[in-house]
Amino acid sequence: LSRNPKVVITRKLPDQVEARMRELFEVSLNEDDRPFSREQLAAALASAEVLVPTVTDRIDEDLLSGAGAQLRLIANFGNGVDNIDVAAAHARGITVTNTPDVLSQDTADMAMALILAVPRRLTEGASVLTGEGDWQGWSPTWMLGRRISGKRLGIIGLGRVGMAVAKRAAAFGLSINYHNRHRMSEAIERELGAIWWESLDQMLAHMDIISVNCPSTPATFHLLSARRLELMQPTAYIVNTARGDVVDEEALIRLIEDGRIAGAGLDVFEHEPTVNPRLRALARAGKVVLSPHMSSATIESRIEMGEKVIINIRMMADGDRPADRVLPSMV
Ligand code: 8YV
Repeated sequence: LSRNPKVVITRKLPDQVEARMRELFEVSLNEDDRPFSREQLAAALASAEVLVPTVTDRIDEDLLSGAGAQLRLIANFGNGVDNIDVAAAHARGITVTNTPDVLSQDTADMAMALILAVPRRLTEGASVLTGEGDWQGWSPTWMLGRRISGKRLGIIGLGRVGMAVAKRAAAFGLSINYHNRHRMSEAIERELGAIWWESLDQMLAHMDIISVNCPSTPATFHLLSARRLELMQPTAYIVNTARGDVVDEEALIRLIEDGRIAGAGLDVFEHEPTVNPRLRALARAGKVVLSPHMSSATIESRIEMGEKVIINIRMMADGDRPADRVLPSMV
């Protein structure tokens, strides 16, 4: 990478991040904050030394095959790299980096907000005061939700975000269970009071709330398949702040419609930005709480994600290995 590399950024980033990038690199910005078309992405790959994409850019093998030899680094503005074919990039000698850690707390906050909002019917209650209808006043039997404390939380993917969810949930009196392919160390389990379930099927059958916190990879595509979702208790809820395609969304919708899963809190969707109209209907019926992919949407996270991108580019320009390298074996 040259000392002052040519960096193409595909989306509008926070002002101070863009300003710092301009100071350090030869930057080409996307001023209109709409995702690049495929043609624009191809043009960027043909000219950039560093591409800074986001979750809304699909950098697949086909696009990478048209990349110029000058392209050395794809510094993703985001933690999940499911938008990038990491193996294809690697095969062409292109390094891929992401922005871990800095958004874990905010993402866990959103997961916790959904864990609280769905059983306690928060948006449904709020809509009584913001919609057309009138509030008839307090009643002993009206708008009853489900207690949070004392319930069992099952975390799928006890990584950085999952651990931050576990800490919050423990403070709310939930018991902490998790499923990872590999068991965490005894020290971590003790610190979190977390119980490992080797069998995801078993965990799903025994939990009151499931939180999805694993990355989207070929191995986790529809990890929560129709068959697995059917194992859940009819009183159970599911919260997803990871990636939509980890859950078979169609099956989830059907099971909630049929009363075989109690509800869901979703920040991510299988076909973003399209949200299935049946999910919107379930939200109006108070069964699900939907938020439009905003778990890391705090000023602090977005600035720190930008700082991570900058550090990774600088390390590479200095001839060092970038701190947040993503290897094909990691996805
Ligand atoms: C971002 C995210 O909003 O980092 C991730 O994986 O899902 C979010 O924090 C988005 O990915 C930015 O590209």
